Amino acid sequence: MDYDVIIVGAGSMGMAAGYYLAKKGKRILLLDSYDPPHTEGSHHGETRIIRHAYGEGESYVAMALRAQALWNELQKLSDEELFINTGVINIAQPDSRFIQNVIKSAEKYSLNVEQLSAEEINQRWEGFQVPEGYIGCYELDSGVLMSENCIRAFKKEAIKHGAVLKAHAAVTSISIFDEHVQVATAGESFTADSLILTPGAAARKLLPLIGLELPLQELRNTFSWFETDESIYPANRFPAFTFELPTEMYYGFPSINGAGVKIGRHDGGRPRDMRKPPEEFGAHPQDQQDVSRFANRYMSKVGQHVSGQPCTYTNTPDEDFIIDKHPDYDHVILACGFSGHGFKFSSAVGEILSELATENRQSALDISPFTINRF
Ligand code: PYC
Repeated sequence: MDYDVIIVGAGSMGMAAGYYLAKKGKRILLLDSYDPPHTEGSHHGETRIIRHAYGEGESYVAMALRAQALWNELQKLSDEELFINTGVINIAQPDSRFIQNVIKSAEKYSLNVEQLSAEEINQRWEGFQVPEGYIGCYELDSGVLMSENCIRAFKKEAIKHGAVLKAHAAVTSISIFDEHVQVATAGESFTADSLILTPGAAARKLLPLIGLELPLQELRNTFSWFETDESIYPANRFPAFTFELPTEMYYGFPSINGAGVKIGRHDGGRPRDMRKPPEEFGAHPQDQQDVSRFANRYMSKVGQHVSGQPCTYTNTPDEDFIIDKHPDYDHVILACGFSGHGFKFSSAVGEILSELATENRQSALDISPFTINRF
């Protein structure tokens, strides 16, 4: 065999898996159509939130905590800033399922979370204007991941441990045999004992190569930066946040390294035609209007809209992830459908994939909520 494991898709999840496997001494080939970090997937735009008390469900908390521990370990190996402990506040009406899940997670896992009224939030951070009746759960130990730096760190460490990365190497075919796999690009072909497929937004294109079809939907979302008074929104005094309104969900970041406040809309999104590049920011008036309306009403001390970027979510019908072995082949492993909330977990998902691809093919963390056969 040429390699122990071939990883198709070297974005956040795949690159992390490459690192954990290479660190175990496995012979690893990483293939990617681009050269990560890049702007074609779901890791660009500098920052991502990491939160532990989890609005999408308690079943994510153990993975969030493991991810945080692994980011902290990676931080020690990197000269670049990977994690900033800004804290994260989740703001919503008290009957929101999301905020109730945050509260339940905090209780069950004894997380360092303070519950605040709207008045207390507005008093503590003059940058928020939270309407009466809303509440906030402020988590002190979480914060912001510098997403592009994180991928660079995994890439550097994976290569240092001997992983081979072939960038601009789009996969054209995959053959699965009982005991091994063969993967071809336009000019080359490789064999390995196991395959990990971490295709990101290319999932629907690549899944037929392993005989699967899953109900995934690629969505174009956007995020924006605003002019910012650094005395009101600095990263050392203003938290990252999620802010749920009755029919909309926003998220955002303090001004990090003078970049200005960043705000995005999480719900909705426009179906993307994956045969074309994503439409530029501003192609639709809502790109700017939604976040500007949110900022004017709830964070009125941010200044003018400065710029924005599109990004791609790959959503499952229930917005829970897919992390599983192929239904017919234990040596083929799939992770996709991260539904716009996956980046924070990529360190832990990389570790899980590294466990599924090696000897006993079991992960230490429970991945039963993320099975393929739930669809
Ligand atoms: O998971 O916190 C999150 C998030 C923010 C924006 C998109 N996902």
